Amino acid sequence: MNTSAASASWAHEPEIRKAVEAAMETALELSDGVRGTTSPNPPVGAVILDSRGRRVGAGATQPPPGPHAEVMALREAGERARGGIAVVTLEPCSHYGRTPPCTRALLAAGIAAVRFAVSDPHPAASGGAEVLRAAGVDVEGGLLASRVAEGPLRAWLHRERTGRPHVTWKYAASLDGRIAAADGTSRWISGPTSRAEVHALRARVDAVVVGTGTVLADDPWLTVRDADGELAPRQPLRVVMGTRGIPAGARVLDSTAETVVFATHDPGEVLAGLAERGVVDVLLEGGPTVAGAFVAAGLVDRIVAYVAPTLLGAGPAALGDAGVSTITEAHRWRLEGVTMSGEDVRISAVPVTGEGGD
Ligand code: AOF
Ligand code: ZN
Repeated sequence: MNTSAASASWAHEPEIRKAVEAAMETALELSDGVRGTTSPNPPVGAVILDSRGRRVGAGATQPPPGPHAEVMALREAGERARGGIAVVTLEPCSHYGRTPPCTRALLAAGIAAVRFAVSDPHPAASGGAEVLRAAGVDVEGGLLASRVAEGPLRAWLHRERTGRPHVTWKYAASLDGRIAAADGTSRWISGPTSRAEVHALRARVDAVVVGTGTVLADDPWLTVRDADGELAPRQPLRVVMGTRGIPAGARVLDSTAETVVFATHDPGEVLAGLAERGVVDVLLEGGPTVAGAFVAAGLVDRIVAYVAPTLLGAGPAALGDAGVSTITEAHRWRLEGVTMSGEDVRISAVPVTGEGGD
């Protein structure tokens, strides 16, 4: 992959390769840790190793217009970066945006080799690998690429590719697929572990979406709290969509976090409005009507379902009309992971892509 004459051959030795792999694991964790704080920018992690493979700096993307990950890691490394390796989850940028190019910062610091996971698809920022190679840096991409692309960079890559935010539809249901009992009561179907996980999911996204029906039925607060009920310092944008009026006293309209109301049933319109606001990662929290509209429009990119060992026998199903009238029209999904969540089962699924998929 490296075409530079001045390749740093030492950087290919087994010991150093091992250190680079461990550093990329750390960079992945760092990028995961800043999810939800960097939009519209990607959450990137970076680690600097010296020429002996010792870690001398680490950092992650700061909220815009703050520095990119490489700059944070280089700051910590200082002079120790000279002749070392930068390990980054995304190809270093080569453009002047809100900040100067990371390629410049890496060259100024005297970095000899760069290892990154995923290429930057952004038209202006991409090309960093070539810029660095041309300057004699030993560059390789692709390390842990699929884990980074399916993990912390998934939503941002999706937004770059499609122009719209990534949507995770989350619901909690009984074993027979219902989200409330016949009288509308739903506290609690899922257990405390699952409920805590939902707060962790909310903390990592830019926006949480519900329909006006859910606001009227449940009066949700849609905030991120810890186990003691303490509010997290950063709250996602709260989004209500639909044409039914909601009371001025609804909890979602209080001043704890910002809220936008879209008076429409059209998921595409809502996502376009959110994209304009810089939203990259969306958590769709229901209810059945809104979820049905998103599924019917092919605008759900991941499902996270908490299924409790509880039977209700009556009451609303998790998904309303999604445009399926016969079995051949069923929306088919691929299971990504099935784990226990306390007493519940957590199922994550992604759309079936390619031949025969939707
Ligand atoms: C990196 N490291 O940590 C991030 C990068 O407007 P700007 O200047 O903040 O640039 C945003 C673009 O830079 C963004 O679209 C993406 O292509 C890249 N993000 N690049 O080298 C980072 N967050
Ligand atoms: Zn950059």
